[in-house]
Parts: sequence; structure tokens; C-alpha cells
Amino acid sequence: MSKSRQNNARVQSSTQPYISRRSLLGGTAGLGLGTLLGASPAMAQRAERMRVAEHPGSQSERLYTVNPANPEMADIAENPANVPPPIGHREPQTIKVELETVELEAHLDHRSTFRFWTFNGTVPGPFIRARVGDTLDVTLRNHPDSWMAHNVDFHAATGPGGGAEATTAAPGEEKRFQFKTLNPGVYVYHCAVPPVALHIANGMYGLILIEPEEGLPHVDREFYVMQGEIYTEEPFGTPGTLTESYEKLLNERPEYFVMNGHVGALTEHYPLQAKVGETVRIYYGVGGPNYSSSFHVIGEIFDRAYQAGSLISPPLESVQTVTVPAGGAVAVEFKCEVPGRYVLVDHALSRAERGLAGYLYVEGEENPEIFNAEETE
Ligand SMILES: [Cu+2]
Repeated sequence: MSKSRQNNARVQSSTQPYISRRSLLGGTAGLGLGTLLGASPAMAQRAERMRVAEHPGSQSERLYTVNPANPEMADIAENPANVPPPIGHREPQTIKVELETVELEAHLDHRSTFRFWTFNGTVPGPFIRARVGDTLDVTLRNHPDSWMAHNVDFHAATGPGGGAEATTAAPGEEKRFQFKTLNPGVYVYHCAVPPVALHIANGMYGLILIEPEEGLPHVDREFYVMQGEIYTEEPFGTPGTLTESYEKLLNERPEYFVMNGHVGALTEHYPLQAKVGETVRIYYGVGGPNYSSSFHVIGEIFDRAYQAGSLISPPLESVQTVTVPAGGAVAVEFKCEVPGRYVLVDHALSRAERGLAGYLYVEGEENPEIFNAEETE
């Protein structure tokens, strides 16, 4: 985790600018859905015309643009490239894990803000990496400015509550516990203070990777992406400072679906990047709290998919879409063969209209033997 980033987030949260309705309404349109899904320009134009004709109030146009009226507002999006390096060959050891729970107002989309609850100021929280047999020495500090108690439940831990009771901290408090990692895999961690669904919905989840003894196969790039839901009183796309809705949460009716914290996080702020010929691995987790994901990358096929985050079972090969349950994770690998923009989605695609999408840009030489989009005469 980055100390400067935490401090930065904290400083920004204490100097929240007042957001005028007029300045929020001044934002300009982003991309229509046709463009989002990687269609041709002609298709995108047609989709745009259809959208304007049939859905004059559609919110799609507001997506995928950073909040231009409030550039100084805190941003909780976690950079998907923030994956610690592979463990390599070493004996089990004790690893210190420092988590700070921070509540802060930050961008939700380019015209709205929301009070997120976070681990270390980002959604998802920091990617934690260890090997099987390691002991994790966890410190959880709840920032003095918090309104709520928080804790952490590691799905990678064996023991009561995954550490939840042991780490429950009131604002300003600090708690500590240790656990030994018995099973390799890709695991979710999350806050488990009741109502747990509310703490998760507001942003309190992350991934912890426990490598098997022999490590994982080499890949050129690794990425960290998590899906979540946000429940606001105001309808999707409303400008201004939005309020959480406990009623919609209980009814499982989110207004927003997001990758890495907010609308546009992985399309505008931190798109994934790779080069032709490289292999990539994406660790994809679902914080939820409620919706499973049908994770798919438009234009790619997963060469290997480690179902349910199991790293010691043989991976499935040549897979289009993987199910990722709420409170679960997966690792997928593929080789980038053709340059272009690829779109990470939950193939329950209504959710793309509520903010859920990410881009992977692949740069390099065209590969017409595999994909040839030349116009015919
Ligand atoms: Cu919490």
C-alpha cells in the first residue's frame, strides 16, 4: 500500500469542496453504449442515434468521464496495476499487514459524489499477497474521523469470523490479530460490522492472494479488478452528493454497479494496458454484497480460468464467461494476440448501463491472420 496515497486521500477528505448544482450540470457527454462495447464507428453512430431517438433521458451519455467540475475531489478508485510482485521461492514467514479504515467523500461518477467507506482510502482495498504457510500479522486502525466501527473478515483465514471480532475497532481504535494461511487461493476480505451488507456496499472489500508452494505460472502482466454495487436514494445519474439507501440495499435494488469503486474508474482513470504477444492474468473478485457476476472480456477468450479462485485445481481451458459469486473471486489468463480495445464486463449487460465496465488497451502490430477488419471493396 502507498503511504502517500493514504495521506493524500485523508487530506482531500478533510477539505471537501462545496459542489454547486450548476457546476455539476456543466459536465459534457461521455460515450454512448455503442462505443463502449467496442462497436465500429458506424454502429456506434447508429446506436447513438437510436439512443437519442428512443431514450432521450438515457444516462449512458454521462458515463465514463471523470468528474470535471471537481478535479480536486478525492478519488477512491484502486489502480488495477497495483498488484505486488510474485512471491518467488522462499520459506513461509510472518508478513505484516496494515489496514486503515477511512470514510471519505469521493467521485461516484463525473457529476456526483458519495461517502465511501474504505480500506486504506481505495475501493477495492489493497491487494494482499502471501504464500501458503505464511502467518499474517494484521493491524486494523480505524481513522479517528470515521463515523462507524469497522473490522476485517479474511476469507483466507481459518478461525472465528475470519478475524472480524478480533479486529472490530471504534473510530480512533487499533486492533491486531494473526492467522496462518492453510489453503492457497484467491480470497475476498471485507468489513463484517453489522449491517455487513451496508459496509460492503459502501466499499469495504478487497482481495488476498495466497500462492501455492510452487507459486503461479509466469505471466507478463497481472491486474486487480473487483465488482460492487452502490445503493443510493437518488436514481442513477443524479448529480450532486448522493445518499446511501438502506431500503434499496435490503431489497437488493442497486442504482450503480462499479468496477474498482466508481463509474469510469477502469475506463477513464485506470484502463488496463498490455502489448500484443503478452500474457495477462486478471484477478477478478466480487465484493457485492449481493450480485454474482458473469465475468467476460469482449473480444477475448480465457485460455485458463481458475474457477472459484482455486489455484490447486486444474484450470478450465478456453472459456468465454466465468461465474464469480458474491464474496468470491477468480483468476483468468489469456494471451493478447490482436491490438485494440477490449471491454471487461459482467455479461448481465444491463449493469453496463449502470456504470459497470472496464477497458483493456492492447497495443502492437496488427495480426490480420487472426483478425482482419479491412473494408472490402
Ligand atoms: Cu466497516
